[in-house]
Amino acid sequence: MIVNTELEQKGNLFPSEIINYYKDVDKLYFTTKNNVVLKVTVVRDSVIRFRYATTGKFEKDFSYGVTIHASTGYNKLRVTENETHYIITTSKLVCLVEKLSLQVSLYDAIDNKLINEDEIGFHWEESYEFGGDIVKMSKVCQKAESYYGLGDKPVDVNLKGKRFENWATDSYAFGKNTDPIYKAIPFYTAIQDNKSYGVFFDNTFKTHFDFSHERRNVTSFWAQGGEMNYYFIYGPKMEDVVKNYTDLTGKPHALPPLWALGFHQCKWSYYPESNVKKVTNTFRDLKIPCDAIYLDIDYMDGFRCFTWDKKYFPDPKRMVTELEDDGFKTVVIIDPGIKIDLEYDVFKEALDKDYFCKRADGPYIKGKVWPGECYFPDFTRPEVRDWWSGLFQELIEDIGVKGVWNDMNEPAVMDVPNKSFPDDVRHDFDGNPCSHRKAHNIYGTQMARATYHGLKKYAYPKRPFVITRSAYSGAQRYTSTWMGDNVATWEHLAIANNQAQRMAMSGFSFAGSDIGGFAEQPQGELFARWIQLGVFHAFCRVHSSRDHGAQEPWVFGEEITDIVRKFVELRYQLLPYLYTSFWKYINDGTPILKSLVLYDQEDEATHYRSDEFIYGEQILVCPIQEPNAKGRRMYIPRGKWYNFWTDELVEGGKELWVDADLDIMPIFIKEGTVLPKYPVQQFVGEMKFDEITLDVYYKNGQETSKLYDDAHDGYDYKKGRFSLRTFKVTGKKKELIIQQHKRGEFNANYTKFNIVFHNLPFAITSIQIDNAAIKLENINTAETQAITIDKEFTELHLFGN
Ligand code: MIG
Repeated sequence: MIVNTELEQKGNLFPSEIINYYKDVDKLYFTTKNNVVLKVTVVRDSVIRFRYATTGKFEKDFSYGVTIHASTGYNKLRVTENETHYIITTSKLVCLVEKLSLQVSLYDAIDNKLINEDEIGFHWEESYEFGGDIVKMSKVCQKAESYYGLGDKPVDVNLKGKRFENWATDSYAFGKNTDPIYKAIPFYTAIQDNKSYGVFFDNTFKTHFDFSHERRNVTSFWAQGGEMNYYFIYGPKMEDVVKNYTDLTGKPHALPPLWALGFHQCKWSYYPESNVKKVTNTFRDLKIPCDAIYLDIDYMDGFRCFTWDKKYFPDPKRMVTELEDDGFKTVVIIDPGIKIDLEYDVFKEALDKDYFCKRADGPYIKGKVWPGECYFPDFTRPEVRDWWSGLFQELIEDIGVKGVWNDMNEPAVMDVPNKSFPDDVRHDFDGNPCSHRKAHNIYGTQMARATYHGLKKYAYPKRPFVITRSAYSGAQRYTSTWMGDNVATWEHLAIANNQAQRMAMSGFSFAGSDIGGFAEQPQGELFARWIQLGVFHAFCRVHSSRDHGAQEPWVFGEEITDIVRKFVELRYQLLPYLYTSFWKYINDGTPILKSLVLYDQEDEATHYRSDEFIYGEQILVCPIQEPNAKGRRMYIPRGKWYNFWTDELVEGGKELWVDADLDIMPIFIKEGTVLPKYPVQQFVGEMKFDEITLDVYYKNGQETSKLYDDAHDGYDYKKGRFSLRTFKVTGKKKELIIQQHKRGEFNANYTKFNIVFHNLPFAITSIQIDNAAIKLENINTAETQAITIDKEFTELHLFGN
């Protein structure tokens, strides 16, 4: 008998020299002697795609990550060659492809400086076990280069020196540095020599990233299958890198309804109905604003999706309506596992229509989840997504549920070592049949996508609201997200801070953590500090686990309740500012949270900062992440900033001690800002108000601020029924001018602005509105100077002495 005990191991394989080149409009093909093809696509002047085939042939070009709405087109594309290289030039980039090795290097087209270069570059190993290749890329880590992004990794903001894996994983009570967790977002940004670029490795297999961890001078990424297929995105500003990545993988299809930016309260689980009402009533009694209440898995009948436990919720429609009358939107959880039960119509239908995922040899993949043994829809099949969307009709259209929360969609399976499907499970992958190795990381996104389409259809003409736990690049088009099962510890507060920043810099701004921690129970102090941070995340929800005690804002005593109220009220006051930031995000991909490195990359002191961040464009926030703190040291970015609580003006570019007793968190407003504020409401739309406040922070110089508004729900804004106000502040020694420029057809209910001036260095002697003098009696000359004027002014001019 002959036994082959050694599989042939070829080790790493490399492209050889280029023997053929041809150009097809925006696509350039370089073929090597050993039949490797590099296909370079110039997507935009600053975005170049690199694809490598090792057998002369590419796979069908299909991506769940890249949106069909991505911008394309460039101003310049020239290809030349010299003895050693092909040279591709756009208006932003010069890309060299070495003839002997196929190695790539990229230069700034304006100053000709190196941005990024291959180290070994593309190489691969043949995969005996699965066929195809393990595809690898290694690049030189330049001097003082730093790395950011990569989705939900629970680590400090700068990724340098670390190695990561992307494989969506249910990670109950994950900790600092746990990897991987729920999401797979294979995109990072880097900065060196004040030049920022990004790499989006659009490969859904298990991917790995090594940021000068294994070898100090090398950064590499590789995947267990598929193609080496990555987009190189050049800034040189990091904000532009993130914007371009977000353009490529998509912005949210619609603005969220404004209520979704309010405060949300969740628990595993509020039931029966009387308990739900007890919670919502207490919010109103204690006057803590709240817009959404969540039903976790116990609302269902035996955890069967799209059913209700009638014992606990005898009349869901009545309850949901009553909650809505009281200003609460109801959000319910829906999991992917469908209980194996022939009496259960959802199961029966999916079985009849053959919608469940199967193993390689034909049997269904059976997995245990909350309902017991389940089958799982193949959300990578268009018909299955359509069917799934349709299942929401009753919940949304009839019962009146306003949002859906998709959990367990990694997909998570209980009692198996890998916590998910086996690798051999088959998926349609939108007509590109494949195994779970390829579909795993996008399963959750496709579920959220199907859910989104259901809500969009049945909530119409209102806007949908979806939350997901698992995500791949591009999921932000359909859904918001949370970070999964964190823990009520101080370390986790810091993790939540870093995750939210990291997600925003990974194109996914609509994100937040379980405020207070999911597992375990926080002390009141931790809860208060977490609320303080949480109100500055786009998605703001308290959530906690079943058996770990109550976590409503009032269970920690009066002092904490008051602090929570104060900060939730602040969130509600700042809603127009957040809404404007959200509009910027969906309009041009600007992240809602900005780590300091993204805000001011030129200042190298920002490259390793993890705690401080910019909320929107003009608010600097730094949470207190330790017990018993009376304040903290923090870095103030360059420029001048007003302490939000004291109006003290500080000069940035340095670390400062900032006082922050338990009822204060360090918040600073950039000088020159016009900060819009609503009156406090208990829920969005509670009040009709006749005026809103504009806080104007004096600056000797100029600063521009924006205020976006629309009907806060529905789609009229897409037809021009929005209003965009731009305020240009010009401050001089004894003058302040605010010019307003308006665009759009929407007219808000309020008619006036109450303009409050902060830190005017002069006493007002006269005022002109649109060049007409007004009487000084109209000014509130108390400590803060304020004036109420018609919102349609175009120029307000203060003179002083
Ligand atoms: O196996 O639905 O992350 O937010 O409360 C636990 C119950 C399932 C995990 C989610 C969590 C949710 C919980 N779920």
